[in-house]
Amino acid sequence: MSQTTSRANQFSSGPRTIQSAPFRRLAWNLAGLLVLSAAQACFPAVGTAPSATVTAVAVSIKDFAFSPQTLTVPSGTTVTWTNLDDEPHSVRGADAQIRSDALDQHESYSVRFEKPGTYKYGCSLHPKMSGTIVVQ
Ligand SMILES: [Cu+2]
Repeated sequence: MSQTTSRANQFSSGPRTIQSAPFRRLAWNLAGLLVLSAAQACFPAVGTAPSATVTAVAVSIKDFAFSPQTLTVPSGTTVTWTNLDDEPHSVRGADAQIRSDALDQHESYSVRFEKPGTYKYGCSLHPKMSGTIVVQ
């Protein structure tokens, strides 16, 4: 009995609480918005990720050219070349780690670059083709 009464009293004698409730809800909504925008700033959508988190990058071989011709990547990045021409191409660097066989159309070749440096490469079948991977 007395408990019921005191509860009723809390509700009826608390106009301050009732008035402040909408404000508190607004404050919580604002806090939620802040948390959301902070989360978006920390975890940007895929495609806008900072380059430091990129671990795989593609180079296409098309029209007898590597594209992009010069590619700068952080160390630890795996670069994958894919031949889009119907002519075979290879990926050959002075550095022994870059040494593909002839790639037919739609075939790929990957190298993971750990050591910073400038890696020049070309196509053993077409000496005019050249590319550079800069590992930072
Ligand atoms: Cu070629």
